[in-house]
Amino acid sequence: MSHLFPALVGGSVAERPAVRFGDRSLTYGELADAAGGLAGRLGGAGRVAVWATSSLETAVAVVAALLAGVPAVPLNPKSGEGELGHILADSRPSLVLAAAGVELPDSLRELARIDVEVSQGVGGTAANRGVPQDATEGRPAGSGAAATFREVPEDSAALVVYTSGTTGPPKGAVIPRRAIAATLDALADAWQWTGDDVLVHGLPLFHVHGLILGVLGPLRRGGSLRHLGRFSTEGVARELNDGATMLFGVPTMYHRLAEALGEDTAEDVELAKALGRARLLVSGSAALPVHDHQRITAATGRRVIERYGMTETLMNTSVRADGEPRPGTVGVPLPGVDLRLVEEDGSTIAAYDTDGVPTGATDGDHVGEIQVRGPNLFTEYLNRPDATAAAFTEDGWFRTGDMATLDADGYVRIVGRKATDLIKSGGYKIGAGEIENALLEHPAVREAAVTGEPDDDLGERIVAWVVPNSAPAPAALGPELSDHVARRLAPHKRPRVVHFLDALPRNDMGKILKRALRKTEEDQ
Ligand code: MCA
Ligand code: AMP
Repeated sequence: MSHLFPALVGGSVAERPAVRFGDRSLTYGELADAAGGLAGRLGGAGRVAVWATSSLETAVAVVAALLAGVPAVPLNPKSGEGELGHILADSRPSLVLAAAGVELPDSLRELARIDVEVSQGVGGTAANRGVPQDATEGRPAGSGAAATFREVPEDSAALVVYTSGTTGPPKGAVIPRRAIAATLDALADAWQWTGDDVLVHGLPLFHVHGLILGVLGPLRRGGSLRHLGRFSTEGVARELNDGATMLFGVPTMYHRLAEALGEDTAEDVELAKALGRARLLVSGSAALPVHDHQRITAATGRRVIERYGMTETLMNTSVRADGEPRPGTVGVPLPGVDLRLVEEDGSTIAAYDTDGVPTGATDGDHVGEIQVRGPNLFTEYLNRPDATAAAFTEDGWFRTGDMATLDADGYVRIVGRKATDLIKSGGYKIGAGEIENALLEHPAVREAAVTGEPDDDLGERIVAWVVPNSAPAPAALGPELSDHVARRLAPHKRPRVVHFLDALPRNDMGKILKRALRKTEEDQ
């Protein structure tokens, strides 16, 4: 069986930088020792929760769990009590891994805790810190990972990542080790991604994008990650001007880059130079508007490429580094991924033959649901056999819920989504139902509906429509409801706008007419 991180156990690149967060960094040797040492303490754990701050400790914790063959559940450190309570009750971790000194919320205090200690890597570069030495006399740096690596089947769970549905609380997608290896190797092929690449990003580490692509990706290649801690256009400019070769981001981040490029200042010139130097600029998690593609290309001469993925499927398609970048498309299926477009009645309208040549309706007009099959797929939703069964067709294809057309040369163009109750805001998927439920728990709320409305920066912004228990609603109730959702679920799930109504528009069956609500906002 192959190892997920050959560079970590081989020892041949022990002195190469592996991960850097701010001014703290670890070489491969140091990471292997830190994660290897921690992995040795995880044997026998069922599942481990990881307090996934944007830090070296999160990288060490997740790598350690993977070395030990123990599934990790990354937690958003800004999760509110409702969301956290649900994830803990559902995934039942036997312990939590968190950076030493970090205070955890009450619901986690009952769990056994292991502090993640990162002794090396404060300040400086690998060169001026010297070659790392393992505590054991005579043992070469990096041998810790090899010593604790536990062989587990490729189909066993590596991560459980929570993702929102249209209704109810988030579901835990169980991601097997083979899916991680398959998706990262397919991206290496599509992007010519190697150990020489230095990736920069500021993505959160509790989702597939930031964690699997953004941390495990460079580590599988033997390359380097420089994480910004939090996204900023200045951080991107600094790192790309200082040797970083690739940038990953969600469309909101590229939108902010496009805005900054238009400012006509000295920083703008620096930023344009930096982006112009990058080998690859990759956007994903939501659609990057063509206007932002164009603004970035006009200012830098570079084209952003898009890839399309999902928590349940990891990556499905991408514009290839050696292919034609075409704004508005997400490229072609990655190696190993089967993809087809399917009508409402289940008939296939377009697919690819065994040579990858598109067949069927490839006029770019016929819209069908994207269905996928391949080694990149999750295995199940934890504790949710009903939802798992519903997600697959009888012949084993995963229903993405994304609607698309196919061009004659096989490029996929996403045109919409089946469920209007799924909102993508800042690249985060958020179910309208979970926000409505949180709003209804507030004593001042009688009825609530939530929609996603177009937003230049976030793609969609969350808008709440509330019938208050006593009219008129006090002026402070809007911000209070927003805070209530942020505290209960997570800050990125908070409504950005709250409208108060006397009644919600409903049809004869009592179902809320969300289109009529949108119309109301347009009229305002
Ligand atoms: C604001 N804040 C609050 C409140 N209001 N905190 C508590 N209560 C409130 N009422 C805080 C926030 O926590 C945050 O804190 C700060 O104020 C700003 O919040 P916000 O406005 O939400 O952030 P933003 O700056 O607008 O964020 C934009 C962003 C972010 C950086 C683009 O949305 C982001 O990181 N998106 C990435 C999403 C992602 O990775 N998706 C991948 C999933 P603080 O300042 O401390 O942060 S999709 C996926 O994985 C699939 C597979 C795929 O295809 O990729
Ligand atoms: P998540 O469930 O958070 O992993 O989000 C997955 C969803 O993000 C997909 O089902 C798509 O709707 C959307 N998505 C991801 N990448 C892209 C992209 N490049 N263009 C359009 N939508 C995307």
